Amino acid sequence: MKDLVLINSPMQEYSEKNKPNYFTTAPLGLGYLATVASREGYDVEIVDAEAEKLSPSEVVKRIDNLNPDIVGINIFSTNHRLALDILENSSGNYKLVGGPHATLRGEELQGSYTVVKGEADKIFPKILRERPMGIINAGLVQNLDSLPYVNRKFFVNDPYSSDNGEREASINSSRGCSFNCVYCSVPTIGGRKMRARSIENVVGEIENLSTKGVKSIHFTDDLFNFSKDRVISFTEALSQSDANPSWRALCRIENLDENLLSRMKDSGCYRIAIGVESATPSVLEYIGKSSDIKKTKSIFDSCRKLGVETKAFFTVGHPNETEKEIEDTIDFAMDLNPDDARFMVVRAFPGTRLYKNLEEAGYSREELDDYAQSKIDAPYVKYHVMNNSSLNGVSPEKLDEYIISAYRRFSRRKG
Ligand code: B12
Repeated sequence: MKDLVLINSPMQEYSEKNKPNYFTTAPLGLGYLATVASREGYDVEIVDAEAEKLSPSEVVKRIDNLNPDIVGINIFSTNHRLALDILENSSGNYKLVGGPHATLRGEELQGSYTVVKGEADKIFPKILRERPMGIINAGLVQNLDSLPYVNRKFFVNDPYSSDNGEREASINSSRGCSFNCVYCSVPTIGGRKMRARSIENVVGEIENLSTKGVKSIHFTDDLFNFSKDRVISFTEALSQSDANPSWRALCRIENLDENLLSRMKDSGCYRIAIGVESATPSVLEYIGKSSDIKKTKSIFDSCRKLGVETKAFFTVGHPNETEKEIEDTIDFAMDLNPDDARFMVVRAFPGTRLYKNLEEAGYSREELDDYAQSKIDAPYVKYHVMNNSSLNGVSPEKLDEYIISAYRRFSRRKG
């Protein structure tokens, strides 16, 4: 019998899981909670449905075998029905729900579990001890340096490896995002005031990990380069440290320049991911990006020159976006020629400005909350079914066709 089992809920479509480029990222939030709980003496395990490619019913079986006293699960908007179904069907005397969808929509959840909104790190021991029912608002952790380093032994099988084939660990060096992109729920979840760990604290964790054989770091921060000075301090401290990992992070165009990229590269940065989103100025403005395509192009050129790989994200289907503008974005993606690219139809998640705009434009909550309906025993789980109603008058089928053709063109180019 385990004292506590935390479940990283199944998120991605099963059909994706056996593809060679299937990837996932360690559930750091659960890692923090497991670390805090084990320090209090609880015998903890994380069941990671993503890393272990477990089907929902396999998760339930696993939990039953572990026979936990307390069981908790993280829920995203895209998979919350399935995740809650797993929780309800699993054994456990006290049940907990947390994660983005609990934070955004906790009030609407009703079941035989306690809902924890916000960042549970600090409050977790108290919750485990006192077992409150109903909704708990944990709020945000202000001093991230006060948190322990995540104990990586909880990440089962240590299955996470980087795109460059080295042993990789994820690190979260800050929480929140000072920007406010129309489709993003981070400002609502983590706040717009950046909360950053000190550089000493971050580099300390990297040194710690490197003594355990980790060769590569993946920063899962919502926005790694929110402060140019902080990035510079980080690159300097890392270069002077005993660790010598390669690293990658999500960056924003507006805060990048060639000089900064060069410092990043010198300190081991091998790849950056960037939300380019669109080639259309009015769409970029609607999203809340102040970058323009000229600046974007020059940053991608600098990366190529310096040998920093690029991964670019593009979205289509924005309100009022025309088919011609979608085509321009896809052409621009080919022109930018990043090392890797992701094309997605934009979705209105709860807590985003987009969601609010669409509500104001007359979309019903029923339409907007068209989340996945999957159940435990569904033979095939498809999660990406949100907002099937199109936002720009282009049919969902046509948008899917654009996405498929964008990937086809991109892979032909790379092929
Ligand atoms: C890393 C990351 C991922 C990783 C790993 C996710 C994971 N298992 O942790 C991967 C790459 C797998 C991923 C995938 C996706 N992601 Co993501 N991801 C993130 C990101 C950038 C950071 C998460 C993180 O590590 N945060 C730091 C840790 C410390 O916080 P945390 O995980 O939230 O955990 C804390 C609390 O939530 C709470 N908590 C969490 N779980 C539990 C459980 C219990 C029992 C309790 C009590 C508390 C609790 O306590 C934790 C400690 O403080 C967030 C942005 C964000 N800031 O949340 C987006 C985010 C969570 N992702 C998002 C989205 C949309 C996706 C995708 C749908 C993207 C896509 N288009 O495919 C997919 C999901 C798969 C799917 N198809 O459904 C949205 C979710 C919106 C929503 N309403 O659900 C976010 C908020 C980003 C955004 N721009 O809005 N993601």
